[in-house]
Amino acid sequence: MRDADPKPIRLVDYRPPDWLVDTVDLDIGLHPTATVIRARLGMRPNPAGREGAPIVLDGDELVLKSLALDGETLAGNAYSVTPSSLTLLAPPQRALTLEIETLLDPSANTKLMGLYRSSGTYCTQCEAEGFRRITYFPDRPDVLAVYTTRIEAEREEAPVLLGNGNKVEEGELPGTTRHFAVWHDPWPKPCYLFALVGGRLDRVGDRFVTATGRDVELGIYVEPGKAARAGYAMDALKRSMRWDEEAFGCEYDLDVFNIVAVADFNMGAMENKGLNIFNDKYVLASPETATDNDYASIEGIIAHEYFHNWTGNRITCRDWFQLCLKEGLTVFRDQEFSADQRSRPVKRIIDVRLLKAYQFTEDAGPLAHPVRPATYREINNFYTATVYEKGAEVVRMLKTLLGSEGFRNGMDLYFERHDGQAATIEDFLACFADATGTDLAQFALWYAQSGTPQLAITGEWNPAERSYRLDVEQSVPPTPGQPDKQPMVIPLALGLVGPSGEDLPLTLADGTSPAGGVLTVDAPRHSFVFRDVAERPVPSLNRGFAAPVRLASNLSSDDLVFLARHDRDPFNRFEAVQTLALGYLIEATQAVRSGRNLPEPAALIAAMGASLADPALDPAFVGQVLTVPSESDIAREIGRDVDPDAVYAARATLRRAVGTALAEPLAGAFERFAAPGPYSPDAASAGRRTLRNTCLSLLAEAGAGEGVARALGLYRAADNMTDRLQSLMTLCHHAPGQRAEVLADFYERFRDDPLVLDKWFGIQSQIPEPGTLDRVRELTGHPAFSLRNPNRVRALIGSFATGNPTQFNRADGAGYDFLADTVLGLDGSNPQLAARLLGALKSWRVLEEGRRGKAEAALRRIAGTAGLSPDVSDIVTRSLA
Ligand code: B3K
Ligand code: ZN
Repeated sequence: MRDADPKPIRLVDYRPPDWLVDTVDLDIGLHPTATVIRARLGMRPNPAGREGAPIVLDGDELVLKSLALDGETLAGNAYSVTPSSLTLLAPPQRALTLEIETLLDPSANTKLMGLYRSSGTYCTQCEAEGFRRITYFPDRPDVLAVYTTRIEAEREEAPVLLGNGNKVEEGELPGTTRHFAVWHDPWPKPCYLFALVGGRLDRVGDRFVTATGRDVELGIYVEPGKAARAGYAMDALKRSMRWDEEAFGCEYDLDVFNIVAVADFNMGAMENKGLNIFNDKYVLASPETATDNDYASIEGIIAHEYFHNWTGNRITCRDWFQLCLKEGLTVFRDQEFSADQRSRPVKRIIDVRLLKAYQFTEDAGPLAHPVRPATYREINNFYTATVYEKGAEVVRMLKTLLGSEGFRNGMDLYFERHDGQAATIEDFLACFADATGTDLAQFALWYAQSGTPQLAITGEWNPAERSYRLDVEQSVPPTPGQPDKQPMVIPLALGLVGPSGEDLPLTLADGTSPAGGVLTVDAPRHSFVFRDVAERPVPSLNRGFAAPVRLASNLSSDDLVFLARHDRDPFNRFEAVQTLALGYLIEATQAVRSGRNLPEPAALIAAMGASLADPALDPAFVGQVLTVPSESDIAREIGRDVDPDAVYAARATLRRAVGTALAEPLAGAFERFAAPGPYSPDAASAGRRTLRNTCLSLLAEAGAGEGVARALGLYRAADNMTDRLQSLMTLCHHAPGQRAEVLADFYERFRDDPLVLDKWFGIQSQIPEPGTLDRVRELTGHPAFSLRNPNRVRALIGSFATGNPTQFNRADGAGYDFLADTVLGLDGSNPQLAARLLGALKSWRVLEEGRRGKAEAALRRIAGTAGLSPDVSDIVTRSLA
């Protein structure tokens, strides 16, 4: 057992390892309950470590069977051992070989960290600290070794044996039912990138020839019978490999690249060297079972894990504080890949929606932390939207500030200078500083200061002077542990849109023009004056959402309507409508609470109607424009004393008003964008479906345009999961009379398909009506429900807690109690999953008093429970602090 209340680990305490490991030779005898691991570690004292230091190896729930040094069994007084550490008190201070034998029970491993079994398949997950659950080892990312892995298993049980690197040997064990394979990975790596798989799996194979002619054998391994669903993932993999060569000059470096899909996985996927292991949700797709969003996620995650081969694997992290070095950068890379494969503006809109929904919320609550945290108690709780998504935004800002060429030069230098190393954020920034001659000291605050910066901008046209002045003020709100903040470097991308809709030239008072239309805001206050502005422009601010900030400006609703129609920056056309909608929704929420009449959303409806009527616009884009901010978006913007019922009522009223006022064009678009042929997951076809389904949902909400009848028709005739699921959702929300029938139909069609059943569970947990909590409770007793499968838990309970604001936040607190019970029930078997679920309560302080008290009581009940895991203990403590 690990200590539930470990001392915080601090970045400032980093010390290089005392001992290095150059080679790791593993001999693994797979057995369902008694797997034997023999590890031979070639070690030597680290010249940069402390002289004469003992060898201290990490373990986690390990059972030591034997220990030898240079071939000699060690006497009991030469070492001390517990399940969580192995110490050689006075080792000879020279190169030596340590042989360690441990015994594991993979079938009993419900934490899904280390070596475990998923539907009978042996697999591993070692990031962040899972390798120590396999053998005693210096489990830290700055110990890089060359691994050779021999895996032995029953041929019947595990005909497929996979490891990192290239396969160098395989064979039978004569006279037995066992066989083996030996894998060698020539690239030194930290132990968190170790992986092995053994099982009965089907394979989809392909080849890829790299830019310099290396012939790579590609394999995707899936549960028997599911190979036909791995084709899209394979296609995405090949496109990723080509793109990384073209966009970043990164070429693959082994003869084999394998991906294995497993059903039980704590997160999305894992970038183990040459052997990525995936949650099968992000590999398996067919038109009948996967939605357009599923296809897009598969493409993005396949790319993400592949891109880690350079950003993460060839160059890894010195310590876990540097997690964003690989994650933020790799998210940025996968976002750019998807933008190039699909519609760049729509991709940016979707990414910013997610950023605001998850990261802005995190940054505004008790779990806020810097992109590079300075301290942690449980590293698994720091795989967050801040490290990933804000981390990606910081890289994007670097590119905006340095320009494409400067950015690419910095990346090239990073690959050249740090290949084969465990690096830091300082190393990374130094490459950009050196490649471009830019001082990035102040920019580095983006890694150290938490909280979402705010920009307050006032623009004023001076007709007499023919000038336009922008007064810009920045501030960063206080966050846990950081009461006072310093000013940040914020790239302010902007345009001045003239009355005819054209961008006016941007000439500052001194005659210069900001490069690329980007002003640098680095002081608390600035005044920028543009000259030669003959007509009153409307400023288009933070174009492309170049900076991840909150923006308040003096733009009027007429200005926003104008931008929605004319801005040449598509992101800001979209954002103008969202800003109008949020303004309306905040006012409407207040009106609901005080029993006043709701305001008229005329300007907003006109702006939406204009988008819908504009044939030049991409349907996917129009679909985004018509998607009004979510209940959580509204709650986040209100920021305090939130009543989720009032938010819901305001939003439903707006959607009804839109559906009623635009009934005709919405119904027209629904007809016009019907698919011309069979299903294809490409971005253009997906965009048409997004638009149609958005139209349908607005019509159904308004009871207009035969919305419900059309949804029923679409459900019955659907040849793909996107239409079937969207129409099912619309019917579940707006046609209670039809609900039971369509849900039963859906269940019967897909009862044997776990990934689709997850959707069935998820849809029911998100119905915004008072019976839902009881329904969710009842569904936990459904034969198909299991707390052992993370996807299922997230589908039913996760989506209830994060996707059903009115019912999770029931005024009687029953939603919070249910979550607390589930978290406590799960904590013993899968603490990582339990801690994730608990994250749903992170915004409890913004709730109105009654709910706030109930949420706090649920958190206190968890905090007061004995024997919590470090994972849950950390989240609950910080949530209450
Ligand atoms: N690096 C993994 C995440 C590991 C999570 C460990 N708790 C997947 C990824 O970000 O690519
Ligand atoms: Zn990653």
